[in-house]
Amino acid sequence: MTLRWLTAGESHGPGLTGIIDGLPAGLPLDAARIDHELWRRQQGVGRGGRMQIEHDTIAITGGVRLGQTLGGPVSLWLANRDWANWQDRMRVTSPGEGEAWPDPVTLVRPGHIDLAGSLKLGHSDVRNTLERASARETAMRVSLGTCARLLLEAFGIAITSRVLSYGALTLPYSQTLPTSRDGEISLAELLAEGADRLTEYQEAIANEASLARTAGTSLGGSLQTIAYGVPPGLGHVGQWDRRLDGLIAQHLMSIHTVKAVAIGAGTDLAGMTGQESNDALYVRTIEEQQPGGPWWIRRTNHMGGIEGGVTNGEPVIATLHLKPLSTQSAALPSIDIATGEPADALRERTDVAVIEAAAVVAEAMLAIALASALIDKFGGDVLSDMQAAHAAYLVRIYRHPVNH
Ligand code: EPS
Repeated sequence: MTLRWLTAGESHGPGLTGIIDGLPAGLPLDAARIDHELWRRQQGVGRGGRMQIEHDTIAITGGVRLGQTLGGPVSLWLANRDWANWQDRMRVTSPGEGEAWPDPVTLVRPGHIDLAGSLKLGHSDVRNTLERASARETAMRVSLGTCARLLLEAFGIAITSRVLSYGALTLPYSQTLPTSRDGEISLAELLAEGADRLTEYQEAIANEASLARTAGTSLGGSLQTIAYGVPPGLGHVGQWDRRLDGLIAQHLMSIHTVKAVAIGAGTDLAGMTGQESNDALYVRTIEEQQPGGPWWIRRTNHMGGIEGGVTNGEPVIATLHLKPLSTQSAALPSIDIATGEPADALRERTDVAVIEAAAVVAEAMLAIALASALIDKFGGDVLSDMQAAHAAYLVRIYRHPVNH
């Protein structure tokens, strides 16, 4: 990946650090926009008490001067407000003489990293692994992803998302896969669609969450993230590790609770014929022509905007399926790794569901994967050089072979 990024920090430690390296110089980077995306991530039905504590505000600590990127790594810092309540249990320094050591956590939660992580890292206190595994880390992913997203927006690429299902509840618009034509008709409308639909079904979603909370359990769900305005030609067919669908899948699959990622019609493609599934190409009618745009058009987007690992000019669509969160208030049978005895799994304060928040995280991860491919295609030193290369490229690819 040309655009590299790292995060560090624990859920109840002092805070989260992030670095994103490879952004061009001259990109306006506005902390307020990062804060807005962080705010979006904190919304949604089913979040637990922690969201009342955190009010995420980003600090840009490197790589930006006078509002613009300098061309070096950008570093970010996000404080954990909850740290104030955890300073003893999560202290960085070793306790002094006579000072108490925090009680170790020895009950493991099925579905969480607790057992596997403790075995792997040699920890007898499960907190030493669970803290890093926490999805608190996604706050920094959203922050870094917003930097990537601002780069994409400088090229007319907009990313949105929509919740498709919440526990057993399926939102009724889940079957449509937008095409680039939809984006031309009204991108603003489409961007608003996800939010509107969520508002419409808010009561039903809240009901699902409340039933699960009462039962002491948690919910999964599914969501879709979509990038509009992506030019054809991002990604590369030359090698397996440059195919963009693979890179996008890795970014999205790495999000906490995600257990399946599909591009375009995804698993439905297996049951379709080639006649149905392949997105036929047509020459645009006069009414369909857009100045400076392609002379061809597709009426479906089963491929989710990617053919042969390369974007084809249609919206890039990825669907994510999330497992229910592993922390349960009604504990599952488990084991105590200190005593070797059966025990109920650890109960901790928990969210019931995070689908809406995960949608914002998915947007951020898609943004990073696409921004990296954009930098590969158009060069990464200076934003205006990239924009000039992008403009010249669009003129070349959209020129009609005969009538120009
Ligand atoms: C998380 C558990 C909960 C979530 C947390 C992720 O935290 P706590 O244990 O402090 O209640 O709220 O998410 C966040 C803090 C966040 O900012 O999204 C987990 O175990 O993954």
